[in-house]
Amino acid sequence: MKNVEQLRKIKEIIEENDYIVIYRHIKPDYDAFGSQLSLNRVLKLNYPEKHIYTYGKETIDNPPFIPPMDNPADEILGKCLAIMVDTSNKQRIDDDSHVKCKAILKIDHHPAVDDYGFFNYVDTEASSCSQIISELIQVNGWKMDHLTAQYIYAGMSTDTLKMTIDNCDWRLFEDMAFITNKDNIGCRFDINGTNRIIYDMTMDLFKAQAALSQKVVFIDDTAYLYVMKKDMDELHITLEQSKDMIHLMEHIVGVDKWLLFMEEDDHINCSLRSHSTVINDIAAKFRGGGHPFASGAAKLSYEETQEIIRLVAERK
Ligand SMILES: [Mn+2]
Repeated sequence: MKNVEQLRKIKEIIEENDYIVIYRHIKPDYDAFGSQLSLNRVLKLNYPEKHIYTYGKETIDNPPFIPPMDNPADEILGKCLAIMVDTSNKQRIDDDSHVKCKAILKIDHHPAVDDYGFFNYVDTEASSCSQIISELIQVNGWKMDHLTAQYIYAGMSTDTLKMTIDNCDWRLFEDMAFITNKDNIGCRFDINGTNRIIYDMTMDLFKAQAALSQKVVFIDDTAYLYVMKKDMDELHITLEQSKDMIHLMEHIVGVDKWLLFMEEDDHINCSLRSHSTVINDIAAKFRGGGHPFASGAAKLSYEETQEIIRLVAERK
């Protein structure tokens, strides 16, 4: 649940600092950027006299929606309050320069494995960190604009797989109503345009999806797909893009469990998913783990991948 008192406290902390830098996690996704860039935008709108910066070395390829980071120099970092968004533990902060900042405030929705901030706002019921930013704005009566709403929407939409997963509750829709309300952003929210910015794919990616769909193998209610290096080269897709191919098998009538194998370096990694059958214990047998219906295993030999397929297919 949102904690109004703590959200107000975050505003107080922000108001005490003239220099603020916002960090996010490595291998950033749209929620990492959505929460970082919406907070950056909203602080600049409401505190034009403050010095607000973004930091991060890794990126996703979507200019101009994802602008270059400010990455201020060490002298400036030394004056800054650092706000970490969407980042559960210190090791995942992009990047190590944050140690130069004077203090860390954490805002996140992942289970708290590492309370590395002097103030930690962790709300595991929020379906995205961007959703928390929308509540921070709402509670503190900050003004926002259309671009702020687009960043928040990007995080909310992608972290909930376009609002299809179980943690999409009334609260998400209430926050969605807030950010898309004309009275709050000064114009109609362009939902179609925003979806196109986030979800339009390249022709290469479309063709890769079509080709890989043909390679999905079915055993009863189990589907699996191998994406080997050869496939990635031939289809012009990156390892990151290969990881998304897990979604190709997600909505097929009669398929309850699905596996994606990806070749990386000299081994194979596996993502295991299911709608209703617990299979994370199988991942655990192969040096992996995760949630009951969404887990992973890494550094597998080809023989081990065959064993995983057998065990998952037999699991009822
Ligand atoms: Mn997130």
